[in-house]
Amino acid sequence: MKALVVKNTGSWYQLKTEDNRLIEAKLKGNFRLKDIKSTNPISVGDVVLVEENPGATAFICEIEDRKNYLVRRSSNLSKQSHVIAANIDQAFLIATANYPVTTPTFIDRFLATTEAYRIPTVIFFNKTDRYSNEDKEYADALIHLYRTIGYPCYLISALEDKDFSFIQDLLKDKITLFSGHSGVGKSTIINRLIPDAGQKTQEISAYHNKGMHTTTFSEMIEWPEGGYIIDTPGIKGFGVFDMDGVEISHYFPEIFQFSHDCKFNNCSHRKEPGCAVLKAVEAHYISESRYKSYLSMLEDESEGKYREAF
Ligand SMILES: Nc1nc2c(ncn2[C@@H]2O[C@H](COP(=O)(O)OP(=O)(O)OP(=O)(O)O)[C@@H](O)[C@H]2O)c(=O)[nH]1
Ligand SMILES: [Mg+2]
Ligand SMILES: [Zn+2]
Repeated sequence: MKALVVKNTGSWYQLKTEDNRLIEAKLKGNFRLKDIKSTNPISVGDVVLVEENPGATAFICEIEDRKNYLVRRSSNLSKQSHVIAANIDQAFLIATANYPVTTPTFIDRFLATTEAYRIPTVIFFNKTDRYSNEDKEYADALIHLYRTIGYPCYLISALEDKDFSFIQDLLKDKITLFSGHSGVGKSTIINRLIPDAGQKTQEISAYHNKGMHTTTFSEMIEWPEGGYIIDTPGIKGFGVFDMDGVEISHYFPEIFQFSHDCKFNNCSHRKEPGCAVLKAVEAHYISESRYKSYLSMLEDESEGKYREAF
C-alpha cells in the first residue's frame, strides 16, 4: 500500500496511508539507500510503499522518486547531508528583523536553494509587534528588495494579528514547508493556523537573542481544506550544496537576467571585462547585498567546503 511519511522520530516513521489511516512503520532491513550521503534515507514528504503485517511491525519497502527535496549539512565540514523534507510545493521562509535577527545573507542562501529546486517561496517577517523603528526600517528595506526581485513578502505578528485568512488562502491543496532560524515563530504561526496542531513553542534566549531549537523533527500537519504544512527544526545556515560555480548565478534571478549580456559565456561576474552584472551592481540595478551573497556562495563552492551563512 502507498503511504505518505508525515513524521520520523529515530527508527520509527509515522505514515498516512492511501486509505487515510495513521500507522507506524520501520524501514525494512534490506532497504537500499539510494542516497548514501544522507543521514536519513527517508524523510517527511516521501511517498513510500508499506507492507503491513497484522499484529506485527509494518515495514517500508520502497520509496518513490522525489519531485524535489531540501537538504542541510548534518554539521560543519561534514560531507553528510540531512533531508529536511521531500516533495515540497512551496516554501514559507519565516524571517525576523529582530528576536532573533535574520540576515540578508541567510535569506539569499535560502532563496538560492529553493530556486535550485524550483520551489516557489514566500517570505514572512514575523514578530512585528516587537519591532523598534529601526527593526521596522530594516524589515521594510528587505521587503522592498525581495519584492522587486519577485518574491512575495508579508509583515506579520503571530501573536497579535487578527486575520490570517490571506495565509490560509495560500495553503489549499499544497505541501507547504515552513523554514527559518530557530525562534522566529514557525511553530507559533502553525498553531495559529491550525489550533489543534499543538506544536511545542518556547521563548528565545534573552541573553543570546537566539531560539532554543524547540522543534527537533520535521512534521507534516494536515491542512483541513486539503494539503499539508511541514513544521521543521530551525536552521542555522545553508551551505552550497550540489551547485557548481556558474550554476550559482542561475539561482539569483536578477543576476541571471543581467548575465545574458556579459561578454563571456562562462563569466563568473567577479572581474571579467564586459561583465554586465558588475555594471548592474555599480548602477544599483542589482543590490550590493545580493551580489555579496552571490560572491560568498561562489567562494564556498571554490573552496569546496561548507561554511555557515554567518
Ligand atoms: N512577540 C512575539 N513573539 C512571538 C511571535 N511569534 C512567535 N513568538 C514567540 O517566539 C518564541 C519562539 O517561537 P517558536 O514558535 O517556538 O519558534 P520556532 O521558529 O518554531 O523555533 P524552533 O522550533 O526552535 O525552530 C515563542 O516564545 C513565541 O511565543 C510574534 O509574532 N510576536
Ligand atoms: Mg518550532
Ligand atoms: Zn558577468
